[in-house]
Amino acid sequence: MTLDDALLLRIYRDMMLARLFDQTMVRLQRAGKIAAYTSSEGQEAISVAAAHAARPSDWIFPTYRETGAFVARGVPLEVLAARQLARAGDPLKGHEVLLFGDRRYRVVTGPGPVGAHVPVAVGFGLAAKRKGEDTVVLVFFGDGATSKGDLHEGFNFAGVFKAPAVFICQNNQYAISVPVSSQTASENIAVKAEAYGMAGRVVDGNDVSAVYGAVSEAIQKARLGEGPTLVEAFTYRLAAHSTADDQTKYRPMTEVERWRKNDPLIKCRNLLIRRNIWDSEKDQTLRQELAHLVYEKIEAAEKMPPLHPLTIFEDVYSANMWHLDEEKKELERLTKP
Ligand SMILES: Cc1ncc(C[n+]2csc(CCOP(=O)(O)OP(=O)(O)O)c2C)c(N)n1
Ligand SMILES: [Mg+2]
Repeated sequence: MTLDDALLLRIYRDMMLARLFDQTMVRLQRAGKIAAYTSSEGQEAISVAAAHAARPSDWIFPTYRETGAFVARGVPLEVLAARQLARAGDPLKGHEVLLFGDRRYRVVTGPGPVGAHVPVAVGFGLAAKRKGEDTVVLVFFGDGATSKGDLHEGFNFAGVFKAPAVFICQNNQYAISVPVSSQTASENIAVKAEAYGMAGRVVDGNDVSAVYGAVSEAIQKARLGEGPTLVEAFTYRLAAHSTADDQTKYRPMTEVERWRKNDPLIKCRNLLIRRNIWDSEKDQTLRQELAHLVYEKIEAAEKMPPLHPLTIFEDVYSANMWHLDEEKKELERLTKP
């Protein structure tokens, strides 16, 4: 599918912004300012192009590896940063909640347990369908999630009831240290779709046009009531699994360097250059502009008051239970200045 120049430029900008945000978050973690971070470096084409293929009214269910989807949806970076920095601007007040979805952006927060969001997203899509809405849900997950039971329950349900869902597997070839060859004996991930009566296809996850084309087609099908599709976006995680991971323990750095040559950001930039709408000067200007934006937003988040540890007791139960009251009292005592 040919992306028009304006959209391709927008996708490139969002990918670069996601990259700069992720890289800065990793640095902040190294500086001891945030606890841990999962970078999406090398995988930005997938979440950004897929989010742009959807309508703003469609809902996105990401994991921790889809910074690009938040950026593409225009979620303010200071909110994303406040969440990492445990500042008062975090709408979730530090909670890890699956279903927090701001209606303005329609992208929910990722789940802690791998794959847990898949059946939830399917149910969400089916509920919208029953209400007569034409909403489609985009559901992201990794290759590792395909070994989770809840994912298969979600797939089965989606197939039987023709959920308006597009499943996007970011096959980055690793689930922390587990290579995809130890994850499945299937020929690939996409082939699993057949067992659920779904269409499945593999695309180059580092090619924005390929991702955009496959996801657009799947969205159109879902919107017409023709059921779900599994899109396997084949890619590579250029960063470690998280800031708590030592990737040298399980993969050769020469492999990482080889994949750096296939960096989706560079591929997208080369596409813009080939179209004669981009050059190194424009690239430099954009990079500086976005780097400045990232710093500005992080600075704004850092100026917010820190979340008080006691907020962890808020917004969980309508009435606290006795043991939570006891825990709260103890934390009150421990956190008294
Ligand atoms: C149910 C469950 N088991 C294990 C973990 C620990 N864990 C967090 S991320 C991860 C790897 C997931 O790999 P994949 O689905 O391929 O996603 P990727 O990190 O590669 O994007 C694991 C095992 C978890 N969060 N939840
Ligand atoms: Mg993976």
